[in-house]
Amino acid sequence: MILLINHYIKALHKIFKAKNILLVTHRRPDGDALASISAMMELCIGMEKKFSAYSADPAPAHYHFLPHVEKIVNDKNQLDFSSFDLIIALDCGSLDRTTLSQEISERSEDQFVIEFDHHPRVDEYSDLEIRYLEASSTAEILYYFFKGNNIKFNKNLANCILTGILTDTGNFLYPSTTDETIKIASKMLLHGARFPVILEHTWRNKSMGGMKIWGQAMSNLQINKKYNIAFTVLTREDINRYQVSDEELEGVSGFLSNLSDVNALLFLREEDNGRIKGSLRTSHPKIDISRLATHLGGGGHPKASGFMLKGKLEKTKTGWQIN
Ligand SMILES: [Mn+2]
Repeated sequence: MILLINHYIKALHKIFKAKNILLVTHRRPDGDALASISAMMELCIGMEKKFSAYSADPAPAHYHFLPHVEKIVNDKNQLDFSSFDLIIALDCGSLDRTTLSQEISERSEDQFVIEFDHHPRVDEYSDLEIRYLEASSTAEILYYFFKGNNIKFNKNLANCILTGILTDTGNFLYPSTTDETIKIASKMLLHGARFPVILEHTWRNKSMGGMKIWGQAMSNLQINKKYNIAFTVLTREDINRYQVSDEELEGVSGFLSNLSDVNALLFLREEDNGRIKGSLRTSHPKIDISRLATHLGGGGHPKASGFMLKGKLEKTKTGWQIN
């Protein structure tokens, strides 16, 4: 973090100077994405800055407790991109994830882009890249950014940072959790973050259908003996039968990766657009599962990564096949 201190100072200076800021996070925003954009909105409000916040998809209802989430715009046509002199991308591993590829790559010279992210770099698109792969979450990087600039942690900031950390570490279960992550979480409690309230919204939020679909994912679990990889699938039929939204499936792969004595876990699920989403997890210290994800056209972290494939899942005598 010490290495990045100059970046943190420069980033705050840019915010200080900016006349109109665009905060952007990825499509289908998760807890870390929303917590990070909320924390930055809190900062902009505190600094009396003019800003807009954007994600291509709406925030799931269980994240509405985060401060200022209602301000996030989901339709980019509502943004006058040329009016922004500073664009801050949060938790977007690639330009594509911002859903503003064209706007950002064709920006004018007086539009500056800052990126805060903890995913491995896919492409270079920002003017100031604040990327820290060892951080559990983008929210954790924002902690270093606020701390490095001596910004006081009020309750809203503390709640945002703790939410990002908790959701991106599966409540401290995933290997991305470091001693630093836990120290920061503890500091956020001291600054007024409300752990039980966050858990109530982010974790104890499953519907009956949600519980049943988790059960379905578990009962479909099999082990590929050749590679010692556990795998499970959820077809569109499964998902439709329990009438659950995709948000309810958040965390399934993390939970299934608790299975002992396997090298890795693969979770395939059919999306409603003819695509199959694959999630890969490993707790094995020597395995970098992102190499398999990259091979399949995706990417991510060494311990948690994913990919998308076109096709349909079909059951065969020996297992599952993608057609
Ligand atoms: Mn994240």
